[in-house]
Amino acid sequence: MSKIIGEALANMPWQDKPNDCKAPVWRYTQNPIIQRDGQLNSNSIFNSAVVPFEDGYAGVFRCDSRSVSMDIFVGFSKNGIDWEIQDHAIQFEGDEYITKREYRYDPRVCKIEDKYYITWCNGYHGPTIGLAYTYDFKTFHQLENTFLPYNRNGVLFPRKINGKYAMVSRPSDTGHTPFGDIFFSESPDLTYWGKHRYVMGTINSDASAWQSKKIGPGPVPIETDRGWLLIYHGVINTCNGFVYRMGVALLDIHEPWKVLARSRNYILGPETLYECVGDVPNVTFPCAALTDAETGRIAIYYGCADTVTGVAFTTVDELLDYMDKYPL
Ligand code: BMA
Repeated sequence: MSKIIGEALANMPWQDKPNDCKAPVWRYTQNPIIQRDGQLNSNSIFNSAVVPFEDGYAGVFRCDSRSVSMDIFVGFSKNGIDWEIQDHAIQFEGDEYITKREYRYDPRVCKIEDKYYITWCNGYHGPTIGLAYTYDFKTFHQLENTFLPYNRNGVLFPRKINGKYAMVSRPSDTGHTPFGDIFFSESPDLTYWGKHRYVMGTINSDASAWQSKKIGPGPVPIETDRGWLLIYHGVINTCNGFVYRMGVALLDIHEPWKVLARSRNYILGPETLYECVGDVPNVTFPCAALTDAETGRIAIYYGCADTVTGVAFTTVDELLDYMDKYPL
């Protein structure tokens, strides 16, 4: 039995693994939990992030509008399943040179000490990683962009490592990037980022073809007694375009650029109608995970076909055992 290092979350969404399930991750039976019109002007709501907040949950949601613009919106929920998402996008306080909006998408939310940090793909002469914090999900303070363009999928670690803030990200290009590896960076103050180290990349062989085109970090890494559990997305290019699945890796707790284990098999991929049919077919894209340190339970929130939002369940032991059973 392995342990999640963190807080208990007794009321988190959960369903037991079905007896006939052979995979390490299983879907919530009422998926999708958020439909494409879950908000006043939305075309689609997906690739979104949730955290425990007060006596329930808060989240930052990617809602693409019916004019097909991309922005991020606050939502609240009592149970992590039924969400009320605000109709107005987040307004950021800060230097207007930085807060000026081009586009915003694919948010992550990470609690570090007493603040909730939001990272997202921020349009700034091309995509890069935007950063802001809030205490209350009402007022948001935007900080400097963390990296030069072009970058996507910036994901903070939930505590400082060796006294520094830490992030994994995926350098990219301006388009539908046909490459992508995961890198580690650290910062003493959340403004100046350096020590950019390669973590892991695509597997360009049939040893693990589902992650042959690009990979990128998903939810905030989960601290366990064996290392950081990193759930990520991996992409293959097929004759019908890109297919996005989820994988899992284990990173060293003190030196997270060192990969201790990685699964050759994907842990979840597009199979259901809502994952295979939508604005962008065949996409399962994880952006958040709730965890309960007491039971080892994990609930993964993921975008489905760039249209709706789903939840899937697993445990720390399921993921670690799967990596042991199907190592790369
Ligand atoms: C990526 C991002 C994601 C999206 C995915 C599939 O490049 O734009 O937001 O889910 O493509 O379209």
